[in-house]
Amino acid sequence: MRKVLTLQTCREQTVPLLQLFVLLLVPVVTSSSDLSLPLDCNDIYNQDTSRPSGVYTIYPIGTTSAVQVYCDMDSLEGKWTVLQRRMDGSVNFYRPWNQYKFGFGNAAGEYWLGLENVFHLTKRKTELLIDMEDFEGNKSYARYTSFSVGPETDGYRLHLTGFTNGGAGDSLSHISGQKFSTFDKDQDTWVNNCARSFLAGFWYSDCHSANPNGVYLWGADSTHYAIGVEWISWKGRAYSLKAISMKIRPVQ
Ligand SMILES: *[C@@H]1O[C@H](CO)[C@@H](O)[C@H](O)[C@H]1NC(C)=O
Ligand SMILES: [Ca+2]
Repeated sequence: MRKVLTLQTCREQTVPLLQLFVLLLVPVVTSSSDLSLPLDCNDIYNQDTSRPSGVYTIYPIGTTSAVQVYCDMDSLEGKWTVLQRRMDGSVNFYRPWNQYKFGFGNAAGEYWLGLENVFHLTKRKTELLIDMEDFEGNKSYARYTSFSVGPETDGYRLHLTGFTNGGAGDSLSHISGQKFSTFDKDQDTWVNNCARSFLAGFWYSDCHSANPNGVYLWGADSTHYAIGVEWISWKGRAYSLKAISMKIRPVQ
């Protein structure tokens, strides 16, 4: 009996000490891991500047918002968070509002990061780079010094200024100020539905000079009007690009 009593006494002392230790330790562990969660590819780079381009996990809206993205660490000093990418026609981009809101596709290939993520990532001053390529290996880009997307309550409205020409010309500035549209949510300025007519989700007015989320048509094709993966000021309305990618980076 005495031995048992001794053991109990011993436990009663040990357990409160352990609880105290855990209570003291947990806040320290939680706050340090919060600080190390990368918001975007710029944070991924700053944590380790030797990291190459590739797929990483970021947390654009806090601890529970983990999402995989492709980080471009090569183009124009790198640190770009890719929000949209077309490269092989493997993913269908003709999708409803909720999919454009939350994102779809595969971070290692073709994908759309999601308007909600982009809204949060562009609350800070952000620049936009759009890289593109045709089927003969010609490349060009368009760059904008200021890019942001408003909240869903305002239709994920696009704000874009400060065009710099990397050979592609400017096919996007004229839709600055427009809300985002999908086939099931027409927020364009046309009497009809641009998303339905040109088979994508995008910021449309009446309707577009660029259709990065259009149908992957594998190059020159004038059979169908303006539905391809297009950037008019570079290739016109009858050429669907091999690759196009929209990427963002905070302005220091
Ligand atoms: C690629 O660039 C060359 C040289 O400017 C041009 O002749 C060719 O037509 C371009 N290819 C395409 C697919 O536009
Ligand atoms: Ca309309």
